[in-house]
Amino acid sequence: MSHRLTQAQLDAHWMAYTGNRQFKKDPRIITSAKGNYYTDSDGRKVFDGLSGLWTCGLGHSVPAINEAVAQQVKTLDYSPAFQFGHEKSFLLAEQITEFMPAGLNRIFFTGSGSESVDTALKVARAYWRKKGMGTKTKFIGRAKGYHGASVSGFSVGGIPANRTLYGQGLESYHLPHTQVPGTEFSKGMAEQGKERADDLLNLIMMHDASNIAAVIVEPMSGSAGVIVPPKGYLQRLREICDQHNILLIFDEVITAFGRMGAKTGAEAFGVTPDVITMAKQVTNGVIPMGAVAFKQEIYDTFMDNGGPDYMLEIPHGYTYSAHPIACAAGLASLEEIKKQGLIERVSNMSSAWENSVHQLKDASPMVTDIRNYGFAAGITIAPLDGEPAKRPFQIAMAMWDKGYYVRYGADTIQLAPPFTTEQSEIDSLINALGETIRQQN
Ligand code: PXG
Ligand code: PLP
Repeated sequence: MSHRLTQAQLDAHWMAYTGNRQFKKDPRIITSAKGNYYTDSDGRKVFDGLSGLWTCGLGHSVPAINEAVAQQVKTLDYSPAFQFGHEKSFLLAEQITEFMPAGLNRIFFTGSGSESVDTALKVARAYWRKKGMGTKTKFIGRAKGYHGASVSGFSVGGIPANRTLYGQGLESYHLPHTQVPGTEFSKGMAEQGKERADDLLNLIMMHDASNIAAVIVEPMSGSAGVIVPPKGYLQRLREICDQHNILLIFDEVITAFGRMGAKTGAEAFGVTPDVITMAKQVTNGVIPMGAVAFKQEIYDTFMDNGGPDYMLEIPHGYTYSAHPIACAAGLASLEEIKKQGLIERVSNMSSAWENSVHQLKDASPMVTDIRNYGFAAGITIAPLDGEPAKRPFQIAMAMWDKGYYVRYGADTIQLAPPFTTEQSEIDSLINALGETIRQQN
């Protein structure tokens, strides 16, 4: 490993969601990126099998985005987020609404997915209070859900490892996940599992709708290993939320802007929520940014009950809300997605992707499930006794050595190649992964 970092430098950085001790013994240092590939500190080319962290669907170092960012730094590097504006945030808000389902046309800007989730949950509580229903404060998430690293995010999240250390969070309850026995190796949406949405009725019976502000789910769970909604499941959640006056939030931090071969997960699965959280792909990962799309009635509720017009309608926001450089990157990214026809490309190639990833079933009996949608796939690896997370870690490290970056988490390997990926790149990724899984013991 030819990086120049000293042990003291390595130790100074407490890395995010990383096995720090293992990493600092064997650092994996990335030095540059172009197109669908990274270069590491040994000068090796590594295929980006997760588009960064589900961020870089356009690939890396996209000239139009680079140019937009460079121009913006020179023109307006920062502008105060509160009480003053700059043009690009309004242009980007309008651009984003073009990607959102009809009616979700009011955009609040944040700095990340976690802040987007925080924003959606705070607005949900405040909305009911503005409507005179201040007891509606509890949240419903789902087992295996990931909604970011903030206190609210871990509260509604359903990945046990992300919750257990942190004690009391917001009052939240959880739907069961939708990985129903018998649906292993389903291609796309499974036929069974819809009935798990009816568990929402049990939670409503237990807590009463008068105490529940919102249900938050990822239309497709990403972090937990690509859990695709069963046919009819999201429709049923929508129905129950409507019947009981509960807001439905789709957390689309991973699924918005093309990953599903559609503008959003809402479009892909044909269900419109009241609120959509997004981040990552909105700037192609180049500058941190998140956003939340609200249906207009939510926005209007705040405007119509905001008191005198010099007063804030909601005391909420971030220093980096609508950061001008992020807005410039966002405008360029969304323009490139449209110009290059990348949503159509993912949609057209997704059945070839599906066929390729499902070939891994024959790689080894260790592969116990494969799930896919759009340009995403999750592969479940049978755990070693008492060490459920070890095999995926070993597989990901071996893949890195072979020149492929893939994500591992719990008992799964996750794949999400750039929207620009060629079939030959898919073939070599899947071949390398099959070979690597076979080499495990
Ligand atoms: N909601 C969802 C659905 C996410 O996927 C967040 C919120 C939080 O976003 P920020 O920007 O605060 O990290 C996410 C982020 C993985 C992985 O390996 C997924 C995420 C982040 C890092 C790794 O699946 N998702
Ligand atoms: N902590 C302190 C002391 C602050 O002054 C601020 C913002 O002004 C924050 C936290 C929040 O930071 P941000 O707006 O970047 O989320």
